[in-house]
Amino acid sequence: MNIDTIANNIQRNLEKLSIFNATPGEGCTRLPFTKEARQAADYLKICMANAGLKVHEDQAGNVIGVLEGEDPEAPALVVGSHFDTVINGGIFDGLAGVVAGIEIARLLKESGKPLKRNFVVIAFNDEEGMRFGTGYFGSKAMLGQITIEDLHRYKDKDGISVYEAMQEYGLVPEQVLDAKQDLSKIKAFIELHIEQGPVLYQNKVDIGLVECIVGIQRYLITVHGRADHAGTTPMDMRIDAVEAATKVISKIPDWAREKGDGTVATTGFIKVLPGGVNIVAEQVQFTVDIRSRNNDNINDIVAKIKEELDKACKANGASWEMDNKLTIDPVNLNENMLTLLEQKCQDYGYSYQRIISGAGHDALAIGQVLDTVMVFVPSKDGRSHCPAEWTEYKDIAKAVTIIHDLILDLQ
Ligand code: HGY
Ligand code: MN
Ligand code: MN
Repeated sequence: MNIDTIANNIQRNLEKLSIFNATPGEGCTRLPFTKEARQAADYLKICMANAGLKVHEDQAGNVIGVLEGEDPEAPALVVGSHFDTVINGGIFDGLAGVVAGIEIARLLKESGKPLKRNFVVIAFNDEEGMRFGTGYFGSKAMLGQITIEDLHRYKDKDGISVYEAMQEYGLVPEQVLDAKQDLSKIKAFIELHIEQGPVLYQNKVDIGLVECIVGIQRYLITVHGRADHAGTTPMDMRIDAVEAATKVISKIPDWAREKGDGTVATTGFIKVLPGGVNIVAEQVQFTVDIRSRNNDNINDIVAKIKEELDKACKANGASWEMDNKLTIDPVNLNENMLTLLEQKCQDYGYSYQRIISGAGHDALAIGQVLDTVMVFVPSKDGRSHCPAEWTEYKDIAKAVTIIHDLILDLQ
């Protein structure tokens, strides 16, 4: 396998896909069920077909390509990642794993070596949860974990539900239930992904072999106060939603620091209503994203948040509600495949190390129920979820070669 050819193919496809972007010049934004998502999905179908895959789009908007093996009854090997992005993100997060899967299919096809098992490449829809605050939509649909009620419940910042967005995208929402796959027909799932953190880049290591992916809980918290005149309302007569909310928000980072164990907690979104310079805030909405490889840490921080919300609201008459948008357990990945991949890194002379993933991925959802492994490649300066996100195409090509060989081993 020629590393330069693989790297050039990956670069060409990622650069082409990067133009399907709602914020050109300000990073990459490709939210689910949008024009940009449609453009990327259609381009991926062409790439998959050119690589010799049989392509279809499932009822959740996942794009699926199959390289048929000699025994279609044998459980398949699946490689994939997501094709949506965060807002103003990078061009590698997700799509690097999809384009790598297509490249592996091309190599398998060109080698002419007979495959016993189907080799499947999946571009998952809406892994990030950026538009609806959730996450892992496409992979959870494949697992049969999405309900019609979910489609109506989750809405974007403009109040559009997943259900309505799916209709606009040309899908029939009720059919999302048909996206569920027979998991007995899948032997293993492998996801190549950029590390999105600093470890591999700082250690100058080529390959990260992910042992564990942290658990995540996400909430949208709403604090209800009362709009009043900022000048005439005495301080002891106010029901100031910002005062109550900020007492809680300011404590969350230290609660995570106290936990250690790689625990992190983030408030990435805050909205104040009505939002006037001279109006006491009537409402504050904010998100929390809490992660740890130990669920007890997450649950403990959630309990502290509820306690503090009670205290802060009792002090000034405000009230609060807390909407759970995502709860997913930590997952340990497949030791057998990790060991095989270590051997391949040695065979090729790639440096490698085992690593924990602080980022969730489709592998986090799929790894709960199927044999799963992740292969990380270095992120320059550890940056991701921002326009500065960068990974060397050659590093992705190295990961392609070891996953390609693993696919042959697992026949
Ligand atoms: O948020 C994450 O961990 C991932 O990028 N979806
Ligand atoms: Mn991401
Ligand atoms: Mn990702």
